[in-house]
Amino acid sequence: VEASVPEPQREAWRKHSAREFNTSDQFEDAVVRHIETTLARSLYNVDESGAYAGTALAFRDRLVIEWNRTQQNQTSADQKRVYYLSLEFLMGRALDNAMLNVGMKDVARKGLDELGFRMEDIIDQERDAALGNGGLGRLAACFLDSLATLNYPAWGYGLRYRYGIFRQEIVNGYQMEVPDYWLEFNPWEFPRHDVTVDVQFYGTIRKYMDDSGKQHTAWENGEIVTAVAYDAPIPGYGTTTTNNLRLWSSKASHGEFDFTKFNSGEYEASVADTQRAETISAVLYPNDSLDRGKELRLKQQYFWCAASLFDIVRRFKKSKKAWSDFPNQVAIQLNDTHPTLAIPELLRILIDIEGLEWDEAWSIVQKTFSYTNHTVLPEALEKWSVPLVQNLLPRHLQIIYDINLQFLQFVERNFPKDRDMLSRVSIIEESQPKMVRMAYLAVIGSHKVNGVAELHSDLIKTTIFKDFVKIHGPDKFTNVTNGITPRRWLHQANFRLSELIASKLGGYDYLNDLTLLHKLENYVDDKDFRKEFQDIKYANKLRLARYIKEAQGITVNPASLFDIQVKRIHEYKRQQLNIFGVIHRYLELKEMSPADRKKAQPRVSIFGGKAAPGYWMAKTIIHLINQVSEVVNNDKDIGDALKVVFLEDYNVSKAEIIVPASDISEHISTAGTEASGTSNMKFVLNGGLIIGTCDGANIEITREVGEDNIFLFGNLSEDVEDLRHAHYYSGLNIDPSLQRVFDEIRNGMFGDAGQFSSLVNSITDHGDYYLVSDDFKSYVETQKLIDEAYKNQEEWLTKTITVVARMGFFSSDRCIEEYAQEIWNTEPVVPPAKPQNGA
Ligand code: GL7
Repeated sequence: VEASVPEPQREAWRKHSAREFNTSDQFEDAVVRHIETTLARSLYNVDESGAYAGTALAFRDRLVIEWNRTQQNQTSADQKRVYYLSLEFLMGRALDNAMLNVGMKDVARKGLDELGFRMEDIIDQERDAALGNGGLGRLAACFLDSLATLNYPAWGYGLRYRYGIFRQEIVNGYQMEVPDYWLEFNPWEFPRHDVTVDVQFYGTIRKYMDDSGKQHTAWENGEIVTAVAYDAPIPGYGTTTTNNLRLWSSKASHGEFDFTKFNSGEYEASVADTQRAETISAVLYPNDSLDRGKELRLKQQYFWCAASLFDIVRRFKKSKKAWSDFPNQVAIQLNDTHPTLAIPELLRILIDIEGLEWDEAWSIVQKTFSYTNHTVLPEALEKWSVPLVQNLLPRHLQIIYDINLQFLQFVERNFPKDRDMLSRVSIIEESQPKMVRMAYLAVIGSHKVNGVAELHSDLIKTTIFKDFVKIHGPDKFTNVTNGITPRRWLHQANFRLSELIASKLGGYDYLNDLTLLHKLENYVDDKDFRKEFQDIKYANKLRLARYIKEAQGITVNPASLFDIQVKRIHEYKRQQLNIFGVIHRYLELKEMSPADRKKAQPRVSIFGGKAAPGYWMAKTIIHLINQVSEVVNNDKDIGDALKVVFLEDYNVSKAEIIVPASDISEHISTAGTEASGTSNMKFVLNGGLIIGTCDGANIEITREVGEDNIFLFGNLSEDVEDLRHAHYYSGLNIDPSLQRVFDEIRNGMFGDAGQFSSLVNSITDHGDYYLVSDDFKSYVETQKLIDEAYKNQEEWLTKTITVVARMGFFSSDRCIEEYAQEIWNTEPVVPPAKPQNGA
């Protein structure tokens, strides 16, 4: 039963309803009130963290008011909602974004100043919400921003991890992982202790017949864990629409602990049960593009899918509509295969609980779900062992077998001549043990499947899903090239540039329509504009240089060329190619006369990124970078000609400092391996150029900015197979310059060579799977071209302005519109004009 205030009392409610601050005076009232009452502190014990808390709570009040209005308005609009299911939401900080979207940043700046604080220092107090690994999680965060900005009724569903991605510390050149307990103070979440779902694991299946003779299946006697909802408001930019991100937290179903056990003296057992339940949402798995098949991970996935589906179905049932209307009210996007269990779960709800027939239930499921693939790397494709699923989710395994049976019968009818087809496309891989192929289940259960950049979407059709294109037809497969939110990645991260752009484009409309950037091309020759553009880049480099000094103790000259590669450390992303190139440069510099060295283009090579804790090769790469940094930075001969920096603990808030400061950024994956990349877009949008391979979104960036404005190198994806084959049968072709690099590493130039032998040997002795040897020469040559190009600062500046003007395509707003039209078939709900305060 919904509690609602009776009509006669509503007037009183309206009169007293929460007021929003509008002036800096009112803002200060709110901050001080929160510090004094919510935090129980005073002007005698308030530091910057207290001022952050007060500011965040003041803005939160405003957000909550809009959030409530939005939810009411969307419910009465009775339109289809989008549910974005993602195990990762890499949100970063919320305060700056809240200030921007609420539109009160100047008011807050003035208020804080009057209270004795600097806005930038206050923003800096916030800890990142780091519930993600990398691109996939950050994409989900950009999508939430765009969904709200475009007024789509949309909810994110995820897990509320107690520990986000670990904090990285570098100790003696090695990565150490430190837990990220980020919840100490999180004003942005609202625990909903009244919104809970009981989720079952293990248990048994019972078939029975009802009075009318109908067959039923019951799943029972399992272990129950309770999901508690924690909600966070997601404000849109330039609109009052404030959507919801709902994250589930796990707890023991009987509350704190089991009193029967407690009273009978089994105190420890009772606590252990509680802890076991809480473990489910305790920690984010820190693997980027790798499937480890751990039972706890499967538990996380089911726990989150079951809670979310229950919630979605509960909301739908309130509308009292017929089940056939479900797909008109609900679109569920599966962010990778992680939420694929939602497919058998919805079938289970519809058939076992709601009593629908299979065919009707299946048709609803297919119309409701769509699936985004984010990688073709075989080690990332999820498979779960059948015995594991059988034990944990016995009813779901039956349903998966039923889906498979129907599907294979269909295939058999349509492709009677292709006998191998059945085993190739079966959801169940006939291995020892048998495995459930989650990607196949996701494809079969969805009406649309998309890749995240053109090349990637083509590749999935010709490789991993080739047979499914034949079976379902090509229309099921589509492309939605990734994008980024210009609010965070331009306006927030690079305010001066945003301001300059706005001054030329007549305001900030471009933040809602990034294609307007093209008008900047009119200013490419404008002297004052050029000067200001260049000054801004320099100021951003200076800011990064200061940060490098403070964080890493390394002095770098901001006039040098800043060359940046920041992303998860992975062999396919080829940080090893980059560091080998740096070593090559160092060796060349060493051989030069001092006079020639002076003439060389000074460069700072900046790296950042985390390695998965169990990924030894990635950790070795980090170690090598740090050792090279140690040697090069302390070599008196070299001076400013080359500096090497490894920035500790790369994350979203650090990216906001790093991205605007690049001259060149590196996106140099082996062709065909990086599905899209999204930081490539962020760097270019901030006036940095790219050195990159013909991979992922680099290709579309090239199409947009023009071949002259990007530095491409290396082999093409269509040649990768042959090259690998050639390595195997005829050996490698190692360029002397690369051989020289290997020799110096093996001779101990960067410390005990033994530590790096696995890395060097992976190339020289173990097939060089990622084609480092094939691409090294063209990489180094392209870096030379960059040195030359950078010397002509005027031409360089023209290029950097031009590329910014041509980045309009890469807004995540454009992607969301494509998803809405091509995949979700959904319309925005425009919020009504804002009522007056108290009205
Ligand atoms: C990724 C891709 O590797 C990356 O190229 C892409 O930009 C991102 C978002 O679509 O998804 N796939 C993946 O498994 N991870 C990614 O970052 C972890």
